Amino acid sequence: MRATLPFTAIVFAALTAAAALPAMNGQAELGWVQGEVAIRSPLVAPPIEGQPQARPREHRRAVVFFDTPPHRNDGLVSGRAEMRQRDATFDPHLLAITAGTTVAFPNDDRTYHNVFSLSKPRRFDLGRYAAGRSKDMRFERPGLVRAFCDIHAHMNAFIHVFDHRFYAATTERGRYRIDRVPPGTYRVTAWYEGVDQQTREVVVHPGAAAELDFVLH
Ligand SMILES: [Cu+2]
Repeated sequence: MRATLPFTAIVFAALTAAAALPAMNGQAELGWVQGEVAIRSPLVAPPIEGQPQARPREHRRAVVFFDTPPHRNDGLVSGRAEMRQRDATFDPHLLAITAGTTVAFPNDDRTYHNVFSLSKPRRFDLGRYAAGRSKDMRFERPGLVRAFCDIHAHMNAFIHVFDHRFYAATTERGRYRIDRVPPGTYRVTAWYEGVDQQTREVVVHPGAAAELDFVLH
């Protein structure tokens, strides 16, 4: 008995130390979510490998985001973003930003433009302004903001504002990646203008990529 007691104590101490290790590291090892969003709608023909895109304006991006992010405050970066007015279009046509981000709207054309929105998260009207000028707008509340120009009726844009960092806009090839995700099971949604959004479940493992593709119609 005399020998077993210290031995038990040593094993117990070792187990306790091992159990405490992840907590001492601050957080478990993170994974990430990546994949492709394919658009099957008349608005956009998916880019064909090796062929120049006839109308670059149709390179429109999708947004992928967590429905229930693991946390909302950690790692939030609200800086500056830009949406230019060029050839009477907003460029990029879609922005995905963190709440608190200020967006500049420079006018690159030779004509006047205006930027306004009637969307609930951010109603605003920057007025009409001349070529070479730029105006700022800060987006505080999460949600989807549609922007327009009151001079050119066809000009429109989308600004997605998130109060967490678990989102990404797709590249021109439709790829996306959401980094630094704590292991767990999540519901993730892909959004694209004019079509039904789609929600899928994904399981994220430590230190690994979780592949998650979407096809939107
Ligand atoms: Cu305009």
